[in-house]
Amino acid sequence: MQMKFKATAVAALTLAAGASFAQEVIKIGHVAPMSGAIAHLGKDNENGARMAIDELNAKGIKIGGKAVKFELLAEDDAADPKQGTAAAQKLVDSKVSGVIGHLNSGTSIPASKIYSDAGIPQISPSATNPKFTRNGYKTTFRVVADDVHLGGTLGRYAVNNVKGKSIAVIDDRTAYGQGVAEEFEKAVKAAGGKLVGHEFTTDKASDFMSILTTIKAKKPDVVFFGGMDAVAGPMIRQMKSLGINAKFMGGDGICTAELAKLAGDAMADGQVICAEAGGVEGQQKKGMEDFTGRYKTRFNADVQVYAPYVYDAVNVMVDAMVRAKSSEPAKYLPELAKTSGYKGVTGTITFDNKGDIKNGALTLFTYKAGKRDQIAVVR
Ligand code: ABU
Repeated sequence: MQMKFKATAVAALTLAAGASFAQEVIKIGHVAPMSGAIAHLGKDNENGARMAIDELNAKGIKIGGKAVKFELLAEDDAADPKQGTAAAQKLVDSKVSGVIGHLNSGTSIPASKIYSDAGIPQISPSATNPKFTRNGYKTTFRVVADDVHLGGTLGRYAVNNVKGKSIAVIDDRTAYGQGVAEEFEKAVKAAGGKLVGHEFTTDKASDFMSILTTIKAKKPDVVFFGGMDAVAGPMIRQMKSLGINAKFMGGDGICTAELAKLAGDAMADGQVICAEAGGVEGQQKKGMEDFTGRYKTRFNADVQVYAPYVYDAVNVMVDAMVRAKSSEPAKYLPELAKTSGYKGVTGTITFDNKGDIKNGALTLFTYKAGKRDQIAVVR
């Protein structure tokens, strides 16, 4: 009898202990191209998410007084809109609490409707097309500046600083490439600059000899490209082989560590000018430097461009869960929308009423000796 009582008591104690130590697992989705021409950028974004999740788990976060564990559900959308919506639906079906992504505007925009319909918060760390946050969805956020800011700043810079007299434009017809090129052109015109041509390619193309020959005849001193680094690299090589000695400008899609490798020795020092859709100044630089150091140690690679923004996006989402004392999307979404003055490694994050970052910065870069070289942080 006494033995039976002892066994029951031990079982009850074990259950009680198990219950008090049981951790709620909170699933956070991440989507980026892990295959295709810009898989290196998808990997960079995913690395940023993994760093954030691992550091949060190591810290031991409590939500509503309960210890929680975060799990990353990473999906590949191959930068393809159809695959992007399939990945979004898969994450919704897996009951994620929130999603960081997607990397591209062309995938983030259609996916945003799926997350909105499911009531799941989505923060893109890199999609810059303005339409992303202009569909009226309460679940949509981004932690970088948009293409109005990017293309506008680069257009003014081409005319006022680079002193471009004849400016040609190429875009890859994606939501991002087309959008940033249009904003660039508007700003060039407004600054009194002269546009001499606009040619088109795709995000999968590798032969630009025909459009570059057309552009060469117009004798541009600046060529702006709306698209990603995987296309820009070979384009710079082919410009050199055709003897086009123009400055090459582009937005954040080309402003990567990888561009120097993709363009190889065809890229002269100072020839390329691009802008990342964020940036830090003054005392905030230390946080970014710490992050890039930790990233290098962990992945034995340099940050491409947006890993720190992904890292901040995960932390902003979790910060909202902690304040809401819940990881339930409906409960923490209002807190996420109220995010104000969050100090991240990419600077201070406050969302406006569309879910865009307030007072977002841009950082202009060129390349010297194959490395990105900062020109200026502008707002
Ligand atoms: N912002 C450049 C790369 C991602 C995108 O907007 O498509």
